Amino acid sequence: MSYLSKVRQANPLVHNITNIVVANFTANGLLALGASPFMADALEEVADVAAMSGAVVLNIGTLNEAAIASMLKAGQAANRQGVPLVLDPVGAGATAYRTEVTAKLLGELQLTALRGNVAEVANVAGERWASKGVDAGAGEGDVIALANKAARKLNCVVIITGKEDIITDGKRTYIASNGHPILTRVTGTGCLLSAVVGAFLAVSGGGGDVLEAAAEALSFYGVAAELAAEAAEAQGPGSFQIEFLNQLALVTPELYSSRSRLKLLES
Ligand code: ATP
Ligand code: TZP
Ligand code: MG
Ligand code: MG
Repeated sequence: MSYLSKVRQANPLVHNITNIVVANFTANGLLALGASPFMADALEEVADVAAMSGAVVLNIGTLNEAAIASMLKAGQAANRQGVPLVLDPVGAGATAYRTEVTAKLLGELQLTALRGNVAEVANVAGERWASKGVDAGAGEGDVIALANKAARKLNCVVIITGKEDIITDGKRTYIASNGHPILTRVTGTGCLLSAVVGAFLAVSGGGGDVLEAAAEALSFYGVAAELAAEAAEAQGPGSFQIEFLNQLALVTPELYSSRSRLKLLES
């Protein structure tokens, strides 16, 4: 059974501590997909919420000290309970504060997966890549090598997104090439993707494979974006955003399989 089918069957609870820009879009995207979002960031409850969830997704998009304390507590609870843990290090490398907070989270928590743009993952890997606020800047370098370096350093799956997405555990590497450039015109499409990865990881237990589940999440997301861009045609980012939510719900496992361009690189 595909991981997409498993998500829709299991309707996993996904605990999000995320930024104020994308909270509503993330919750709606997870609901459309067939997962169950739980946005909770109070220090008093995050350990309980993490422990009852199928995955925990941390996102540093709009940081403050209270959010950091809650992320550490939720992440520790997820690690204790064996709940998959995803980090989206929004803007790591763009300011010293974001870089320091990312390093602290990575020092104290064992991630299952890290998802970011190339500048964010370069920063985590100890490499340099230009950023423009929360967006990746232009740069040159071997992005696959960068992802591998980060995966080996963090001992987790690392996902670098862009025109093509790289998904690696440092040994096996997938390239997902579905998607559409209009995704870059809607805020939160990266953040929602990190939460969608959480939903797929939530159903990767019981004989499943974390890397395969993450790769399918990326490919599925790209297929949904392509279909949404076709349906919204020339109507612009506003219509695309709504149609994208529709497609997250409407893409069947069969349609996904027929459109997916996911490649496992020869090792
Ligand atoms: P950034 O802030 O740099 O835009 P992000 O966190 O928003 O980063 P993206 O890299 O934009 O994350 O990835 C979000 C989604 O958009 C992914 O599914 C990715 O494949 C897709 N995507 C990004 N750029 C393109 C592109 N040029 N063509 C097709 N799909 C893209
Ligand atoms: N500012 C702080 S967080 C955020 C913005 C615009 C959202 C970033 O979302 P994404 O998914 O990285 O585009
Ligand atoms: Mg983007
Ligand atoms: Mg982002």
